[in-house]
Amino acid sequence: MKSLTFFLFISLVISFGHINSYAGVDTEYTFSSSAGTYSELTGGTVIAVATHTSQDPGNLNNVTYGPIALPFSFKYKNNELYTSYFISTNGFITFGATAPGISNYCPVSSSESYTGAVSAFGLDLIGVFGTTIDFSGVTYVLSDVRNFNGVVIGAHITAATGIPADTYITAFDTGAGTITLSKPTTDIIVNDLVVQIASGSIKVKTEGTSPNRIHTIQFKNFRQYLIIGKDDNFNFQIKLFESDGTIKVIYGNMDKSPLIEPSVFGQVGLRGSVNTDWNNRTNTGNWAISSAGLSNASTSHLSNTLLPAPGQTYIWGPSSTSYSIKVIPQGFHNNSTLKLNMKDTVTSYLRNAASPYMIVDSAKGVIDSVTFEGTFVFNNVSSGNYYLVVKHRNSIETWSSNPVSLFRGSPLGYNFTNAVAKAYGNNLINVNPSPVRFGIFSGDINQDGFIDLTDVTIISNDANDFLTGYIVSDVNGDGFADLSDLTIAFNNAINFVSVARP
Ligand SMILES: [Ca+2]
Ligand SMILES: [Ca+2]
Ligand SMILES: [Ca+2]
Repeated sequence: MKSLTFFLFISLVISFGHINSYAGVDTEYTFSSSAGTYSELTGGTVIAVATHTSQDPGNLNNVTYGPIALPFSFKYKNNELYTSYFISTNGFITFGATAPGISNYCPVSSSESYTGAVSAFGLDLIGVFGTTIDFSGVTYVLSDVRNFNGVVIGAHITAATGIPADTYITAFDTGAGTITLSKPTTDIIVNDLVVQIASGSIKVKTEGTSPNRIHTIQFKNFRQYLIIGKDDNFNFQIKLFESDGTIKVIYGNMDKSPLIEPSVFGQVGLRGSVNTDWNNRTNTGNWAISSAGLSNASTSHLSNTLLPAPGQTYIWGPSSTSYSIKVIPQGFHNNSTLKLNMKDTVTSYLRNAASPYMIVDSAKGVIDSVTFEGTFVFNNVSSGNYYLVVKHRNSIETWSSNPVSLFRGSPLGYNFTNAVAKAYGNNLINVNPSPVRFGIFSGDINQDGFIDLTDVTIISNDANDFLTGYIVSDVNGDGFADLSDLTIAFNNAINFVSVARP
């Protein structure tokens, strides 16, 4: 039978599992969310600090920074590895050689040519904080400060009237509700005057040790950009996980003033190499129970009554890939019942399509005795092309004829039983004439890639000892080691059956 397979040149175009595009909501990531804790970075690298309320780029309005080096290769969508990224002050980061435009406020739906984006809150933002205050006449002290969330000692402070140029905050007292200035106010009386405080910053930090490092990008004291200041205060972090490519967005203090523009809609989510590849979130009444966006332009709603709680965490984790594989261990196939004599465990490996064909993931599955099918869940593999390999305890390791196209998160199937050409080198044996079925060669007892005298000897010894049960020498799966097992291995041995692989 083996020699027959050498001369069977069946030209089959196996279009199995082929994915033509990555369009639409991607399946590469599985979204989850949790109520977590927001931990502001201590230390780290300062990328930008606001220095002035109204001068670009000192107010962190529409600025991009980068490329910023990553301390590890970050595995992102479409199996891309990135070693650097860009930060936009409009609430997001991008991957790829091309920086985002400075007035990009819609990073998920934008058609700009960066090759990936992670948006925590994509909106026209600015690194300036606003609040309302009172003062009366010439004084260093502002009173009735409405909100202290973005009040920082040393920050530049301005207002439409009453505060001289180049004034900075020298102290503040949340209990008394006051801010102390470096210069006195002019001799007027104001109530609920909006002041602008340049306290925004962007910091990055890598924590942990290889291969489990986490790189965090932190936006502090941002708000919605409006000519008229307001006391919004946005704080959030984007976290990139080295180990498996997980992405987290964690929200810190998020205040939204009910005044002036009480509702805003920001883009939250991922974009791939093009804007038809997206995975975003939207909400209607609660940030803790968001739902998948309906288009790449879907947004998350923020208002003074609709805010993420501090610590609210959005997680995009790499999806597992479920593979349904059909395979028949030759000896197990019973030509009378047309079933396998027993169900059995098979291990499957995904190997790189190019030499040296490294193993990238493995999974175990149980092959059903009636359907010949088992489910194999791969947790680590990225989208790409791989050889699919099956190994069974006493059969020859068998490779798919060609690399299979795998898209992380999309269930796939492969059938080693319906055509001899499904295996690399046509390395299958016809186990049933009608319906035509092929099996993987049985008899590699010691799993060295050859069926030979060594294997036959093991079976012979076990048969002499009348061994029974779940034993590797039981080639036909009937629970005994005997002459019928030996015969199968012997026939394959005289045909020099061995692993066929690229
Ligand atoms: Ca802006
Ligand atoms: Ca062997
Ligand atoms: Ca047996």
